[in-house]
Order: sequence, then C-alpha cells, then structure tokens
Amino acid sequence: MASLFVLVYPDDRLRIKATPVLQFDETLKQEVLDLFETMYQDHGVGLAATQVNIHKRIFVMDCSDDQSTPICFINPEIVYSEGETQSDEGCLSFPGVYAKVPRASKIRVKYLTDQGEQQEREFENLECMCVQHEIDHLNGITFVDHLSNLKRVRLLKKLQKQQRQTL
Ligand code: GNR
Ligand code: NI
Repeated sequence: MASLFVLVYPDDRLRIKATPVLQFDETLKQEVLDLFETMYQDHGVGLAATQVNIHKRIFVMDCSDDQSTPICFINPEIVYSEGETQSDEGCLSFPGVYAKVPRASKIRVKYLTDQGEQQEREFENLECMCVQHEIDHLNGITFVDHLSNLKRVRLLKKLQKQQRQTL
C-alpha cells in the first residue's frame, strides 16, 4: 500500500478525461488500495483516480464516520437522476475552500466492482453529492466549474491567498 500525492489546483492534469478500465488485474487492485489509503489519510469522503494522476475511470468513497462503508466504483455511469439539492462541497484538490454546488438529490449509478462485477445502486444525501463530484473529476471537471464566474473568481482568489500563506 502507498499513500499518493493529490494534485492541487491549478494543476492542468485535473482537466484530463479518464479512460475506461478494461483490465481487472493486480495493477487495478493495487491502485484501488492506494486510492483508499490516500483518501483516508487526507480525510476525504471520496477520491477520484484523476486526483492522483491516474487517468482511469476509478473512484473510491466512504461517507461513514468510522471507515465502515468503503465503496469502489469502476467505469461509473449515472443512469437516472432526480431532484435538486445544494450543500457545501470541498475538494482535496482545492484545500481549505468550500462552496454550495447544485446537484441532483437522488441518483442511480451503474458501475463495476474491482472484481469486474456489475452493480447498480441508488444514492442520496452526502453519498449522492460525492458520487456526482467524483464522476465530474473523471471527466476533468471540478466543483468550481459549477459556480458562477463571480463566485469562482472569489473562491480561487481565496485559495491562492491561502496557498501564498502556507509557502
Ligand atoms: O472530502 C470531500 N468532501 C466532499 C464534501 C461534499 C461533496 C463532495 C466531497 S468530495 C471531497 C473529497 C474530494 O475531493 N473528492 O474528489
Ligand atoms: Ni474532489
């Protein structure tokens, strides 16, 4: 197991669109383990492979308080969504800044497990927001892309100011 470095804005590699996983082999299993280790170490509720510079359609999630509900998603697809919600989101690639992002309030997701088995599940609440946030990462999209220009500029200025202070 290895904890990986998370790419941080303004790294252009966060814009790369990930490609589908075709091989369910040892390499994939190790990447999934490393994603979980990195997510837990950095106290995230989700982590997309894109964020650790692996441009494959993989993300991991655990929205529990006690690391009890790890889920790995390979080649995820939202097959149904309904409703609207908005709550504060953060991102490990934008440390220390938060914004309300409009999302669907309920989704149905088709994905493969790390064994290559088909799954289909519904998600609501934090898990639902997180799945949408992570699938965006796999498409090279980050949560700030959903904000108005004014809100995005303000948020990125705040982030840049914090980055200067931690140098
Ligand atoms: O840790 C995270 N928290 C979070 C909160 C609300 C909506 C989405 C997230 S995902 C984020 C970790 C991360 O950056 N995943 O890509
Ligand atoms: Ni993120």
